[in-house]
Amino acid sequence: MATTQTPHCYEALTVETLPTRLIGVADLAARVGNDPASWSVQEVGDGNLNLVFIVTGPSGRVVVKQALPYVRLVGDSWPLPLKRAFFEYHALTRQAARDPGMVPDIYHFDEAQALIVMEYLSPHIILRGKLIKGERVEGLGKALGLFCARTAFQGSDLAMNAGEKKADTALFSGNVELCDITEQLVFTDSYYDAERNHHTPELQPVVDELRADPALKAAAQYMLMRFTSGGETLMHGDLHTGSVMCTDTDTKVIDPEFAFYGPLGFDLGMLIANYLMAYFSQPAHRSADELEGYQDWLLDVTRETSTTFHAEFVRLWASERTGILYPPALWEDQGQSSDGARDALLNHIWNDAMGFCGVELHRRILTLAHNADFETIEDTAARAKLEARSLDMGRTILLARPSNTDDLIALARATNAKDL
Ligand code: SR1
Ligand code: MG
Repeated sequence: MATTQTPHCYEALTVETLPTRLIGVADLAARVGNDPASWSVQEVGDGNLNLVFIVTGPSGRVVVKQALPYVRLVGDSWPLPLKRAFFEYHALTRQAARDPGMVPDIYHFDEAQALIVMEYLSPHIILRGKLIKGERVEGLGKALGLFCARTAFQGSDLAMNAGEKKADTALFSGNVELCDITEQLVFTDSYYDAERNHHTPELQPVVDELRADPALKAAAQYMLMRFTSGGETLMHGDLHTGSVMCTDTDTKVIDPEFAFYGPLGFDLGMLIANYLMAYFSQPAHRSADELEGYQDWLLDVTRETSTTFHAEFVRLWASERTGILYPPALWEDQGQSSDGARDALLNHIWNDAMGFCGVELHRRILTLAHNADFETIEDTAARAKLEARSLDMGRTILLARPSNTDDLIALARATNAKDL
């Protein structure tokens, strides 16, 4: 992993120091209250990387997110540059423009202190927690399908001015260390006994079989090549169910610090993998009478995300194709339909998305950063049986991509019925 340097003026906030350190931030005082003595501060970060504070005062609440100069999950033995806050800030501003209302409002950004003051989303909670609890979110698949399509399309050469796209690609090309995490943890470490890996002990025979498969390794490495070389759009870069906050009827996307120019299908594929892990883990979280209905709902969300992505991409193709790629001058202006070219591109995006889905289904079980869907299952034998389904589906998808959403969902149902 790459090393990094921290500027001298940087200092990590604490619950105690935050009010005096941020007293001069006008937007914070205006939203929370002018007297910092009246603020209460809680540190609530439960992610892998950063500090997250909720600041409450007489006039309201805000979130203060600050990058640490190392990976929080591991400690200072794994340095990580503060500049990820810069990439998160710039990604949030682009996402807000491309899909208004879908990301928190930004009130203040301090590059030297690597901190962002942003909207406190309430009563939203992290989607992964809702799915473990068996709660439904109205409109979830639609909101996230639209988000993936709008950010993918509008951040690409299909819509952007070519000069702006190149300048933006250069700007985000500095997000090297966070890409490095993805390149190792998502695409590589699952397929050998990497130092930071861990897995449920009862999975060992399945893991041995998976790591002994050269075709599978080659398929994962091909997806890594797509990730590193396919600078097609500004990806969120870490769109899992821990990067989504919801009420029962509203959905927001947070945490784009892994933003980078990459494949159009990356965010869609990672998100679908996380729905599927929620699906496979449900037998440990639901009673028998709730299980089937809730699993069906998760597959409905998967379907709706995919079909909405497709429909919105088609709509944007017709109305916002203003970039250098597939310009109307080549088709419609010549009296020809571009539908065939569009559908070929959508197939390419879906194929990529499925490949990314496959590696994500593996890495959350085999590498460093696991997810609560499985991790909260205390009975390790029961957990291993459910994790084995996720591993099996990831392998099947990597070796032969489902050609459409129906095939993906049929495969999920068949895998869920397997006794592995
Ligand atoms: C060391 S960071 C581990 C994981 O947490 C983030 O949310 C990303 O998913 C990353 O892969
Ligand atoms: Mg995150």
